[in-house]
Amino acid sequence: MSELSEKIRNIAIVAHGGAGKTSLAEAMLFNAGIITRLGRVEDGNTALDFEPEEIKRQTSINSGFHQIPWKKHDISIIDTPGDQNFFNETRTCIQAVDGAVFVVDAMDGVKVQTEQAWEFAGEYNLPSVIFLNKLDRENSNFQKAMDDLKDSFDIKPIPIHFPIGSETDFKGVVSLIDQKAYTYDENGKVTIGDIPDDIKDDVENAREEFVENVAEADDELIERYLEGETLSDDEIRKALKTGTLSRTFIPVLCGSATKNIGMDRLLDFIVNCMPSPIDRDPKPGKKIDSDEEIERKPDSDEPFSALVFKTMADPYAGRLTIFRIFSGKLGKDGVFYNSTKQTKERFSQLLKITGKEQKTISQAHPGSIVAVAKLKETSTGDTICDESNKIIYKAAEPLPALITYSVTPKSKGDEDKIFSSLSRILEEDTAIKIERNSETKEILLSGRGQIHIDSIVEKLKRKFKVEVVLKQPKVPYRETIKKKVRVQGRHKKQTGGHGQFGDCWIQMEPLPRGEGFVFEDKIFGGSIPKQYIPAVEKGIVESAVRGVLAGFPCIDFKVILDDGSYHSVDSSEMAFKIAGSLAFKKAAEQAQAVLLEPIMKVEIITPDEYMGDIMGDLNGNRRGRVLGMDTKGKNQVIKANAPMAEFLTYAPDLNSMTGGRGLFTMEFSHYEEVPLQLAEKIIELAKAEKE
Ligand SMILES: Nc1nc2c(ncn2[C@@H]2O[C@H](COP(=O)(O)OP(=O)(O)OP(=O)(O)O)[C@@H](O)[C@H]2O)c(=O)[nH]1
Ligand SMILES: [Mg+2]
Repeated sequence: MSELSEKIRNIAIVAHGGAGKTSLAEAMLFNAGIITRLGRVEDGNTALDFEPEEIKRQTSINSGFHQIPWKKHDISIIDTPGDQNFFNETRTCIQAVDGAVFVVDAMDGVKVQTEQAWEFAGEYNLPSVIFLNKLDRENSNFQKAMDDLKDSFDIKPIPIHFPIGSETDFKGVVSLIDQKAYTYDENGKVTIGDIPDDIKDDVENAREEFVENVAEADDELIERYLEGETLSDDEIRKALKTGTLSRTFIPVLCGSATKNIGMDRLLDFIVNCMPSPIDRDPKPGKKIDSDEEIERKPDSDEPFSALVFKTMADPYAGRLTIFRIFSGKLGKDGVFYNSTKQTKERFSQLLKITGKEQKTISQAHPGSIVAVAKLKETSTGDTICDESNKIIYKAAEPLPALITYSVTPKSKGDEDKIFSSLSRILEEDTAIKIERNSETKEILLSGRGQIHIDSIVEKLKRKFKVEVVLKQPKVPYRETIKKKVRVQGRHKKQTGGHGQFGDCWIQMEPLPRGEGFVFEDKIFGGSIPKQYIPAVEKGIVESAVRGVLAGFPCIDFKVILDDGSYHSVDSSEMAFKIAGSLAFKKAAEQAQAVLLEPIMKVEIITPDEYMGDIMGDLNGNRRGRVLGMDTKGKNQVIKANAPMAEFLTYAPDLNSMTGGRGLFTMEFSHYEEVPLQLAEKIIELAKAEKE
């Protein structure tokens, strides 16, 4: 085992937007002497929100990396974004750490994104701690915040601090472990003293409850406690660590990031009670050529393995690939194997990301989060490892894209540049999707929300000098038929020499939704020679790409070719293809063609108080059909089907309906017939566009 790994702490700072994560990271860095001035998010001068898009919005967009040396330990922090628009970053960074600090605003309490982060942490069994922040704010309330925490998390939160003073008079905390008062001056300098008289009784009660809760982490300890024995501070400290690591409870620390209160307590807690990489379970993976499960222990002597969880486009270093090592060492030898892409990769330097800079390091161990520059093939989500000991880890799926725009260049001719620049941004941000739609000829850009898309547009302009216009994308309507018909498609052309002759009879009938196109050959006695039959089918398929109503692809129908005739000289594949195409058009016109629209399966998660508005909007404005409702913690979950056309801008609309507290996901479900009146409008519009 490497002694170095024991001293590493990899911590993600997570929570909903505005809880104070970046401010907390700033204060931790300041207290550890890494920065000499406490920056403020409002002033755009923090160590971790330095991108222009972040400074402009006063919100984190990218996850920020930094290292804090504290009491001979090396704490690596990742400051994650809390806004839903950028939450994919949070999702991916959770894979790379061994513990999480949940920042909770003592006034606003736990919001949806914090709960979502809690779910992510649960997936990886991440030991976690809550930092109850902003206790200096007016209307903040320790007790109320604790009640909210109990309602929000499925693991018992237990305070290990009792606040001294409240709101603007908040001065520090009493530690329920050593029962000392820690008060702070404006520079975060701590004075350790006795418990103030006015809170002695409250602290005594809190300590009693604390000891009982903590003892529960250890069967022997709780037994002794219940028999009336007094437990020593060391025993309590040990049980606090055991219970944190086993997720028996989630400790709650108190403080204020901007007033710099409680930072030393938090840093001590991370060093004493949060796991080092070698405290974690072996990382499960699979063999590269079979489904056989294998694992790697967090040990320097194991073969090297790591997961790439982030890629960054650095203006100076080029593309940076950031990964977390799960086993083995990586030195300067400059080569490893990418088991996802099945290729060797070379690098020249091992780097550590420190705010906006990078430092060169000589070796990395299990638990290290490091970067290398200018890899050729490796992208986010890949496993890299020792070539003679291959393994593949499962990477977290990107969070789904929720809003889509069609992007067009401001100046003509920039189409290719848009696509290539977006592809570069996609390397960094796995939550965006780009697609060239062959049907509508649009470049489609999808993302997590309006602000996400806007920030990409800004990045395109700043980094790639491409300016674009966003438009609502076209809805991929379809056409189908409702009646069974039988028609003839006959193509005959006799001009001088060689003529053209093809003749077919087809039956066309509707198929159930989702069945696509079926072709059946029922020709008897060679009324159409075998070699021409595929040509008839081809003619139908090619015509069905543009339906007869509004030019959308026609789907879900069956064609039975049952008769026809041919000419021994004039018939050809081409002639029968044309006959097939004519037959399709005639049949579709007679078979009561209708318009279909994509229906999405939508799931909306919202605090109770917005239910009425959301349901009203869903039923009244969006042609939604509610399928079911459920409660999830403090929130309601609505499951519904709704047409895509009504959900193109749902992300910003839900955001404003719920003040950013609602979440939703949606995915394509199936096609349904468009209501008649709407269909008429769509058909008219399509015709006008064609002209
Ligand atoms: N009064 C008070 N304000 C705070 C405290 N911590 C943060 N703030 C303020 O809260 C706002 C949001 O803080 P950030 O640190 O940007 O929050 P964040 O969690 O990083 O937000 P996102 O990056 O958007 O997810 C800023 O205006 C901070 O100054 C605190 O302890 N007390
Ligand atoms: Mg932030």
